[in-house]
Amino acid sequence: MTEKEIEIYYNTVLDIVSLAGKVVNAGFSAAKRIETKASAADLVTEFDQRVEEILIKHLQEKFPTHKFIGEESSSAGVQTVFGDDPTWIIDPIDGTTNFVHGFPFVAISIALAINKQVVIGVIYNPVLDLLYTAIHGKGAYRNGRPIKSSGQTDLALSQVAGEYGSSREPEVLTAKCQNLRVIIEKVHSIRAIGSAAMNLCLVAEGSCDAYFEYGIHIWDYAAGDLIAREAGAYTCDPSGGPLNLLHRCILCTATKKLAEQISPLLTHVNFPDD
Ligand code: LIP
Repeated sequence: MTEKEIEIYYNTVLDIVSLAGKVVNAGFSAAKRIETKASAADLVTEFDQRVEEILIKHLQEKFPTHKFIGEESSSAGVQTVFGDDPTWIIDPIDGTTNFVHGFPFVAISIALAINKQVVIGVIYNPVLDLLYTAIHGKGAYRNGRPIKSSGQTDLALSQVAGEYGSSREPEVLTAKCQNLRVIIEKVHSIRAIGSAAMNLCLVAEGSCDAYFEYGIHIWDYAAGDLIAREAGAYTCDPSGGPLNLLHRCILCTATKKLAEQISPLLTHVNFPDD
């Protein structure tokens, strides 16, 4: 893939995301039909579905040979196939529960992977008008300005993002509460804003020093992983091994040193791969 081609993909996706952002914004304050998916706390609205359709339709028109992985297509039964072909990985509204409750941390998250490596990451929060972008090897940006992770190496001085997620399985909740309980003793603070994509952007821009979560999906963290790494942050599997986009978990830290302090404290939770 040439730099020129990547640039074309990037400029195209930015135009399409801006269009989709208008639909998210209109839906944010509108009445919506709310349904549940895997659990009573796993929500979806007609806007999630509509935004995903818009994104896929426009990208498909421009790049007919490209493949797609989308949250709502997957919920509708489309198999997740993560191969070597150029693949757009789409979460139309990351933070759907926030969207339902009018809590402004919602984002369209789109990654383009080629040979299973993410080369473009775009996360757009149209409510707060925050656009985070990265192209592999070219740094990370917020509304066009370069961003950098905090460089924090000391857990005791850290602000950490962690989430409860939407599973209500007792063992999962026990492990997640235990993890937050163990971490809070050792840090300045914990934040839970309800969007994996936004959490990764917070680490990328340095307002959180770390974020970890189990049970998320490839569309929640593919774009944010690239944006965070391009901003100088470190990402890995919470167990300490290399990050796997299909393993449904991530530990993202300002520095590797911080990951080495957090990983041994965590009770690891296994979810079936995407
Ligand atoms: C959400 C994630 C969030 C997690 C929620 C949910 P969705 O994604 O971004 O981090 O805690 O349970 O998975 O479903 O709003 O796209």
